[in-house]
Amino acid sequence: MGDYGDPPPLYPTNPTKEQVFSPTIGFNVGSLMSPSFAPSAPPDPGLDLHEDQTVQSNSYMPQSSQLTVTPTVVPADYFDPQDDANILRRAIKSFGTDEKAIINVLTKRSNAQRLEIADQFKALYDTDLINLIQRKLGGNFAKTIIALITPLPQFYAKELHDVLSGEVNDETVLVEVLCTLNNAEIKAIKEAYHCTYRNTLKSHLKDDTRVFRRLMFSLCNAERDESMAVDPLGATADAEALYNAEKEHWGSIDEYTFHTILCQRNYSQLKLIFQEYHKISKHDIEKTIKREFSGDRTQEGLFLDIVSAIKSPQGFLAKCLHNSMKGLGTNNRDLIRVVVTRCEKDMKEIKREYLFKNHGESLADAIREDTSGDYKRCLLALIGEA
Ligand SMILES: [Ca+2]
Repeated sequence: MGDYGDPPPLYPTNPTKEQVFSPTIGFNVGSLMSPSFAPSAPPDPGLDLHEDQTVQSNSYMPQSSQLTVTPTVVPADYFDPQDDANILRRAIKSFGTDEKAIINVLTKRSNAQRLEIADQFKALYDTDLINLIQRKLGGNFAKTIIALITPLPQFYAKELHDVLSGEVNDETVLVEVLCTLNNAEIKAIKEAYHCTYRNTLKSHLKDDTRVFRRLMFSLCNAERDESMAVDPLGATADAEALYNAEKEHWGSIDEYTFHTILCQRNYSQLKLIFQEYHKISKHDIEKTIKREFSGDRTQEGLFLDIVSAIKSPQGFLAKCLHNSMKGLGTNNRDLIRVVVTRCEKDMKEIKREYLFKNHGESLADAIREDTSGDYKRCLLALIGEA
């Protein structure tokens, strides 16, 4: 009671305002990057980017610097799950549900705290909060609230399952999970997947033999180096291996080499490999991907997504958010997923990338335009713009 309980399974212990999620972020090697590999957004003076850090060539140089990321939702300092459960009970029971009260409580608690509230709700009222919300609230607002009170690994597992079962036709979700989360997070999602669907994520990925799915299958092992060490000589060797494989013909590429590099090297190292690749081949890896998959727009797009996520997870997610809202209509599923899964992680940086990529249009502006009512208010609260 009033206890914070265990930290959310997908987040490190003791989340604070400034969290460091080193494995998914990489750090600044912009100083030695060619312009196309430099970080895409200007540095925020508020962020400690360790700009003075450079990497000396020809030497192993483990870097301790990490890009700090900033959530827009943090655990409530004062927290009593019983109080919150009572507030929700009153808000949902009343004639004409009090959506504002629901938003006020649930967007100001961490995922772990919300799960505690749902437990309390069950204990106090013998009612499943998710079922109740499904019955009483509708549309995208209900979907957002339900996402908020679902354990994060389980939420991701469902998103993946809907793609792998063919219910949703958007494999970008696979990149989002397997290329922007760390090994521990991926393992937690695999466990949740197995528990819920009685079959492993890997076994479901195996059904498809395309190059992309085979790579996702390998990424599932969650064996990425998370040491943060940068090895320039190794980067040159890997870039040469990629280049030689490409010369031979990518279709028959030594897939073992390719998978080893993309699945096991740390993200900072991969950025360096891409840069070395550029030096050797005189063009960037994106150009190679476009050429190799020219007959297959789906796989081409997915491989470009992988490179984009490796170079900048926040930039990649900003693009996902933009794609979810651009043009007529809205892909609410993508919008809800990215906002809910990232608000406790790196939403501030995603917003900054969004603003930069969209020439001054903010994520909040886009959400205001594409959504309405309680759904809109809830999303804005989650991205810290309420
Ligand atoms: Ca739209």
